[in-house]
Amino acid sequence: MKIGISCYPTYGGSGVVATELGKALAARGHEIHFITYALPYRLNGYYHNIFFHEVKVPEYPLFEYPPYALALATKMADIALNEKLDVIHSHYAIPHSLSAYLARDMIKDRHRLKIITTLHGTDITLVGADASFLRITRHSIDQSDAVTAVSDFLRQETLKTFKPKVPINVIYNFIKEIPRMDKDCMDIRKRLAPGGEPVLIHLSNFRPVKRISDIIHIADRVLKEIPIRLVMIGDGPERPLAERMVRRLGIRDNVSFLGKQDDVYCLLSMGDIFLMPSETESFGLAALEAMSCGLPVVTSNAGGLPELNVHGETGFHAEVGDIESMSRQVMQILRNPALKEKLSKQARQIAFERFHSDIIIPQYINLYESVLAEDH
Ligand code: GMT
Repeated sequence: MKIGISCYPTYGGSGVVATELGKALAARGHEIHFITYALPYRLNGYYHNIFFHEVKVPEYPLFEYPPYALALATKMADIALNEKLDVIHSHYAIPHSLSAYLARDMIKDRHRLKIITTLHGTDITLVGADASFLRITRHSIDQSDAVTAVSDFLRQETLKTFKPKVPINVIYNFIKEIPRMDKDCMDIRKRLAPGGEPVLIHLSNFRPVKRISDIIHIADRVLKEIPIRLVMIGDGPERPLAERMVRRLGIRDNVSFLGKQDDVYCLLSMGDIFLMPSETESFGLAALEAMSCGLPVVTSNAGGLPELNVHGETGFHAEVGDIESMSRQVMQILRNPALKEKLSKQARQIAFERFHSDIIIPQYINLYESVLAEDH
């Protein structure tokens, strides 16, 4: 198949899923065309069967708000015609599936183009539910030939918020690499925890929904009883606040802010426990990546997190904001090596048994094929 993929290309789970999906499809012989404003950040290097088309928005004094959605639609239409795309797979409803809908409409007399929309979460739980976007998000969903959501939670939210006319299929986020813990990762660990302290890890885009201050409070509580290190990977609006909190609490020497990083698997695999106390999380890809590296995860029970973090098997979860319970859960794991070993084994096992790309990618391929077979 010839598949166009549109996504937010910078840091963020939806872009990671879109890029890894494109790479996995290309490796299976499909031709992939990424259509977006920047090279997706995990598309670093040459990949056979993958092409990148940059969308440029013309600058013009009249355009106070550059019309990206329209430039994207035009580019999608051009690429669909020139490359004879079968499908455009839009990750995130706004604006990607709306642009795909416009592209399909523009070329409908000359070319048959199908649209798949994958909903990732914030497009539904935050952006889509905002009154100013509700109607247009619903329209983008309804105009898609097939729609997927990354968890059952998100499927339910979509049904509740938008009452769509089309069915919503659940296709989970996935992992692929066999995580490694080589000497370089061990060296990083030695530098970050020179006294051999256990390492707690968090990875996100530091937006308010991630409840970064809960993570700092958990580390602070645990530190009163166990000498640990907290490693914060990523960057975003809450980072300055988190750094201030760390200074105020006097735990600066125990916390490292690494900023944005490329080799997240190496960094995750040198940790002991992954923390994700999010306010809302449609899936929680970073937690799944940590599980695949054998880290027990301590998370909130928000959104789709319990669909991957099975309480007592892969780690623990607690109510959003329940710092007390999450701190206790972290200490319980750190004080009990046999429990830690068991959770670590199960976390990795569940990650690979339920969410491996070999299980998830065929679900996308089946969906493309069923949509393409529809008018024949
Ligand atoms: O988590 C973020 O803030 C980024 C966001 C995105 O749209 O890129 O992630 C969402 O999509 C990921 C991939 O499907 C999910 O794993 C995340 O749970 C989801 N984030 C939220 O729902 C907050």
